Amino acid sequence: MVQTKAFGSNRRLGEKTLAMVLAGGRGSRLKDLTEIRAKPAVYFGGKFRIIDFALSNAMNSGIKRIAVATQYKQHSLIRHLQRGWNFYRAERNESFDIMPASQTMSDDRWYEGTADAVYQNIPIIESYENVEYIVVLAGDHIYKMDYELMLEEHVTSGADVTVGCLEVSKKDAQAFGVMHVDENDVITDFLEKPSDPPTIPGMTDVCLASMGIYVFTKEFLFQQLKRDAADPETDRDFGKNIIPYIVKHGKAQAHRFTKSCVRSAGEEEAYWRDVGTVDAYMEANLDLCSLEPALNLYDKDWPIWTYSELAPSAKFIHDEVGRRGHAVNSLVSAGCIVSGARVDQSLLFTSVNVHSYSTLKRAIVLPGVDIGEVTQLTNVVIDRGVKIPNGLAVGNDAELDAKRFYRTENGVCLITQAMIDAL
Ligand code: ADQ
Ligand code: ADP
Repeated sequence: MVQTKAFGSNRRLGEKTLAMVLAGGRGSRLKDLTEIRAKPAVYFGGKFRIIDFALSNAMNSGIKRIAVATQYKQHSLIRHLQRGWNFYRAERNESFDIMPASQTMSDDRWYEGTADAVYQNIPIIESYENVEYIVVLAGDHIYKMDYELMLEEHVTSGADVTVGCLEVSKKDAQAFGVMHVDENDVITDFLEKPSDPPTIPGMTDVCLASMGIYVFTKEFLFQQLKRDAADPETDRDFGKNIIPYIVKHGKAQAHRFTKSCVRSAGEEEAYWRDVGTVDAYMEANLDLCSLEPALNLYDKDWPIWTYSELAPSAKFIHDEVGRRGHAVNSLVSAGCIVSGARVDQSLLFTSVNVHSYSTLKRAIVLPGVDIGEVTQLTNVVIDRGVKIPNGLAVGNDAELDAKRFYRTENGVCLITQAMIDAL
């Protein structure tokens, strides 16, 4: 299905909306990839960071004001946001603000739960002109979604909150807020990360899960945040406290992702990924190398914006003994040089060098990596800037790999410089 939306039409709701992007979480299941950077700052898809998807969705939905709450290991994230997202202009009634924990109204504490990350910024948000609605977003998912359709549904239904939701398996649902809805998709019950998730009535394995995306009017949200903050028992969290309270005492509407996901030619499914584990991260990146990726990054109607380092074009060369350097079924970013090496089903991020007699298969190679000669790397994720020594072989000996690197259940090895130094 090709969903087309005329830019510039019915832009009123986006213009009255603030997108509050929560980007403070670590994402610890990504292991060493989030050792020095928050999950939203993790590199994805050749030239992006994970947070670029939520931010681009907000921009493409016509939202003029964006704020990003940061906390855990925020340096890489803040630098990326400053470099890539500084084109919002006050003259056009736009703003892009970074809201680091500890620099808000009470300097002495960090954000507690996700609701606290908004609560502590109420004075800043109050200072914005023309904000009637707030869309709360997570900065750590890969998907394309038109938030304006969700805003429209929120206004039409007259709900106190509208919660983005999608269907997931019962096993996966344990990691989500899980809901029951009535025939009008009004949420009748909401359980945060239940150990035994209730399924959709009549289905044995499918649950309706919250995407952690919420639309409120500004006034109602502030009122709820203040009420919640006065409760001594609260975790100050949307999923644990704010949403269940509104479900019980007000009207919470479910908005199905399928209604507002943006699909372009060739895309069959409503694509949304959490990429919360190294295996999920690997699969989502490799998806992009397939013949018809489930996520189309080449859609000019829904561009994904980012900052990426200025670098010359990728180069593929015969080495001095005439060995051909080539890449197939792969994404190769600017600044890469593949010299006398074979790259297959892989993603090379910006400025990666691959030297002679090396073979890469199913390799996700982050920016600035240098891969020495005569290496054989299969099923690997290589962290930014790692120097892979000549002759290294990964992917042939599970036991040895597990001793040297972080090896997942699916046999993917995550390689960092510290692990290489320890060889
Ligand atoms: P979780 O996935 O567990 O549940 P949570 O840890 O609450 O998500 O983080 C949500 C977002 O807020 C993430 O983008 C994270 O980076 C950010 N974040 C976390 N703590 C923060 C803090 N203190 N300050 C700033 N940002 C912070 C939530 C909901 C579930 C829902 C899932 C969907 O609670 O109901 O199903 O998201 O992924
Ligand atoms: P980028 O430099 O493009 O932001 P990264 O996401 O790899 O790329 O982030 C590296 C940043 O992390 C560096 O700017 C560095 O200042 C910071 N850094 C490096 N080591 C650590 C560490 N042990 N703890 C916290 N931050 C670190």
